[in-house]
Amino acid sequence: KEKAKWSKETLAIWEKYGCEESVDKESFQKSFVRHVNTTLARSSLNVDNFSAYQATAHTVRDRLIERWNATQQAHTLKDPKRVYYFSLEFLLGRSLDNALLNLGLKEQFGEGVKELGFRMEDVLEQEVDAALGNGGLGRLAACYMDSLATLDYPAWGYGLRYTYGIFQQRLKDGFQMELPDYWLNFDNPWELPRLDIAIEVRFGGYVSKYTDENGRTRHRWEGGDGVQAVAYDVPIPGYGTKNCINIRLWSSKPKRQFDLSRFNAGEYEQAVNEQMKAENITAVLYPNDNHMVGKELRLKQQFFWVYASLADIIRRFKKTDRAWDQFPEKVAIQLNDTHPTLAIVELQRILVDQEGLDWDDAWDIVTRTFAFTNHTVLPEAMEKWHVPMVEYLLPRHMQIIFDINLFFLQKVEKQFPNDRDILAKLSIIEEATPQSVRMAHLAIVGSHRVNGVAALHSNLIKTTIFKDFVKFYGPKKFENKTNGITPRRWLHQANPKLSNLITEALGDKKWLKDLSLLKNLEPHAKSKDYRRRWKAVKHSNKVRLAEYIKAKTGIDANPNSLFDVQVKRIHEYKRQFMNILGVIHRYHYLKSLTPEERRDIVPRVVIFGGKAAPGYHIAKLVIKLINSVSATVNADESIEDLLKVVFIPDYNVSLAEIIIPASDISQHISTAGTEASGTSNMKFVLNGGLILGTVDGANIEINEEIGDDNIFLFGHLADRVDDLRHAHRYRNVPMDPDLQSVITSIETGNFGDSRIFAPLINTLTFGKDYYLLSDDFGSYLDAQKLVDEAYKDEDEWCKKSILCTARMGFFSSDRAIREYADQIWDLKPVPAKA
Ligand code: T68
Repeated sequence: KEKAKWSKETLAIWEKYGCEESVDKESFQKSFVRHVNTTLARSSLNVDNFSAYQATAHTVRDRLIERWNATQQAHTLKDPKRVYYFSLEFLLGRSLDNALLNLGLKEQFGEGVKELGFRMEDVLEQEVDAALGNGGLGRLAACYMDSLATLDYPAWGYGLRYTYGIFQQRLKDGFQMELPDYWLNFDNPWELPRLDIAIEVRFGGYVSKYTDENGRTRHRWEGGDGVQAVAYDVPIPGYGTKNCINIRLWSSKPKRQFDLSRFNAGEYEQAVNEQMKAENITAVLYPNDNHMVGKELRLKQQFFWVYASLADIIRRFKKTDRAWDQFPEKVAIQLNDTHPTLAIVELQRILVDQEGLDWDDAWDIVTRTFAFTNHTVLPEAMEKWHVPMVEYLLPRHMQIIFDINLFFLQKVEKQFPNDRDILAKLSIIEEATPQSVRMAHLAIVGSHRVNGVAALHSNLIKTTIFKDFVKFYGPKKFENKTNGITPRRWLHQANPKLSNLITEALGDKKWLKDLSLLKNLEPHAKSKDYRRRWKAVKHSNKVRLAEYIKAKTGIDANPNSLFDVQVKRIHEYKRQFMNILGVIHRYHYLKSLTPEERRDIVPRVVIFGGKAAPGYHIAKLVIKLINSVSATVNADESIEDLLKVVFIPDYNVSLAEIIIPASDISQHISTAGTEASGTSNMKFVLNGGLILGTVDGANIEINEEIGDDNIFLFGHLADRVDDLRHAHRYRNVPMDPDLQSVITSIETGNFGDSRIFAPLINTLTFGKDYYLLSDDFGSYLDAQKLVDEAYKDEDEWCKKSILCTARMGFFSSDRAIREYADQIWDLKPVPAKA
């Protein structure tokens, strides 16, 4: 349509200059210098590593945008069904290296940068992480975007552009301190500001009722205060394809129109201040993982985000003049946890109040559109919002929630006429004072499919938290989609040496798009030479990490030791406490040995990393205890180099890329039934690291894939947890004796003033040991002994390591995304032009 209005001459100019930016070394250098001169307004005399990073990033960005444009145009023309992944968190990390690799530019651009006087490693190091997420949930969203792009699916992500990402962690006297993560301080080349795409979002106001021309009673949400949602687009390139998808992040801005009535004498300043408040909405990422805090601003974030995203999606849908009942044939929306559940209510409101559909027709469209992923069974993580708060911020939405609940419960009652309890159990409204909205219930009722994130977890939700829903809907609505990780970032990018060694053995790089091909590595485990080289790669990764540890903490970590790693958010259910108590046990054991006996010991470096939510005092005490033990143990010359304890501060995505390839054994030791899946477990094993873990989350499926010989599992099973907890609560269960002696050692002051640790120790005694450390401690120590023994046979260990990598094909996020596309979204790839 647009083209028709242009003359031949005009079109010719467009075509002449619309050619592709070249991707060879010389074109890179030309763009680089141009960006230094113009974008950065600098000269060759004035370029440091950071400017070199910016110039490189802009050069890559230019080429990304081309693909992004081509992809979006192709999708607009083809008008396929699209999936929209709604996630409050996208934990992307750095983009430059990933873009270079996915676009296939790394080699020539690396050469180019070198000839200009820089080292690509130094340039890459300049980038700050995009840390818009807490942990697994946010990183999963990022891996899924990589797979959606790589597999040519027409997909968009929708999220928030927080001004402050997850806080930066510093240590002061061994305690965690939080610093703001002002990541947008310098310009961000990885986003395209779309200042023209601005949607007004309202809060508050009132509901008015009226009768329409057909005599029907209708509702209208009116009044309220508005802010603007402005779009920032983040291009996500696929690997080995021209496809480049989009994550649209919304940023809150004041409305452009001032409230003129407020300009009466004296109110000017106040009016300006009101406007400024708009920016608060997307100012900061809430730093809690697996924990619900009922803050009004968080609810505002959620509504702001889903309102703008749905308005955007509907605007796109309306361009094609289709009937509303075709909406679910063009739009699939995946809810990443309950955070975007208000989207269900908002779509129902749009269809009924604005588009005039009947309630039932609208509801049919809504439920065919949405699907919901649950990420936890922990009760304290379940989202609930007080009804009065929802009512005040979103009066019409609250009415609609009550109506959804009413019609739902009517159906329940019809199906179970004699069961009074089930109504209260299934109700979207929790009848407490005040009443609350149970977001998970709303998400289930408003979706056509609900999934858990690993086999055990998906079974658990069906038999525990959602069991009454299974009674009502039947089991088919609930399914499993075991999580996955992208092998591009988590092997190819993070572990280039191992990636090369694999490619060499397999003959080509096809495995990066079809991870099941890794199985062809298995025969190489038998080759002595291959093992030698495999070991050499692990060693050099350990050297790289040891250098990092030395630089950041001053601690000497000998790369010839066994590297034992636990890096993840600090949480009681993940049991970093049990790990450090085990370290104390090892320390005492080492001290009890004669010099003779010590000769037989495998030296260990125990490495911790992870952030605690700022308000989570027990988790913060765990960090302090780790650092206190580290100080004592590392300074004790009597045990020589046999044990070192390290807490690496500020764990994040780019640190994970250094730590994970360097691990010999990593710990995934949650109380059985508490870790929904875990995804770092997959990353470690993919990089040839073994696992010490409980029978929980995806550990179970990893075990099934790699075999019993290649994993160290221990501890009570999930089906025993209730009974064990019951025993702690109502009987006087004596503490495991080894655990008791470790606790006594802390209390005696071996690791500094023990009084500060009292609340932590109380979780085992007065707190009834909710996470069952005492019950699992014995088998944990036994499993650790097996690890020590196995590591003595280096060659056998290396065989295991190779087999681990070879058998991880299943855990590619490509597999997971194909399952979602085929079984939930009914989505087909739209191959990008070659
Ligand atoms: C994690 N959840 C699960 N939540 O704990 C982990 N929560 O087992 C799983 O592998 C992963 O999700 C991916 O499925 C989280 O990471 C959060 O970060 C979070 C954030 C806000 C509110 C609640």
